[in-house]
Amino acid sequence: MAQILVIAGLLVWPFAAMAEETALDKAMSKDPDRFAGQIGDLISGFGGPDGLGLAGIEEHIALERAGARASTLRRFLALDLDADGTVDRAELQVSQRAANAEGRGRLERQFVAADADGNGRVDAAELAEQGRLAGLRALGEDEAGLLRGLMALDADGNGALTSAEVARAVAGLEKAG
Ligand SMILES: [Ca+2]
Ligand SMILES: [Ca+2]
Repeated sequence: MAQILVIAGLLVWPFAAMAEETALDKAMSKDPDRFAGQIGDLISGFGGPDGLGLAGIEEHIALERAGARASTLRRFLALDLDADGTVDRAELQVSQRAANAEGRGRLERQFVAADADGNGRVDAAELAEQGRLAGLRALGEDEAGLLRGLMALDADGNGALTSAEVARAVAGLEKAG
């Protein structure tokens, strides 16, 4: 999973200034062997017998986001002392008292950021929104678009990307460059 996260970093950097296909070329040409290896991991982790389809890419995106969402929800739910699904300021203060100065500041920032309507309670909807945002921070829309764009390398157009197709795309790029 760590390697897949690295792909994300590798893929994301050129995206902002470029169209999607060019961003993919850039990601490939930056370090072709590494690119092929990382997409290979994605193919073996999320592909079927024929290779990696769009559904597998969506699963990868969803799994990364779910992991980040779960971490954030867990952090908030650990403050919910009476288990009613909302965190109020009295509950927050119990955890703040038990934390060090840095932790107190962090808890305060997180609570204030999550309490969108500012009523002093983080309710279930506000909690869910924090989870959604954490998922997007872990794997943003730009990166998701680039991952979906990997299907452009599906040379025979059968809806499944294989390591051989990735290798040929990388080799073709090296030849062209
Ligand atoms: Ca509560
Ligand atoms: Ca609130």
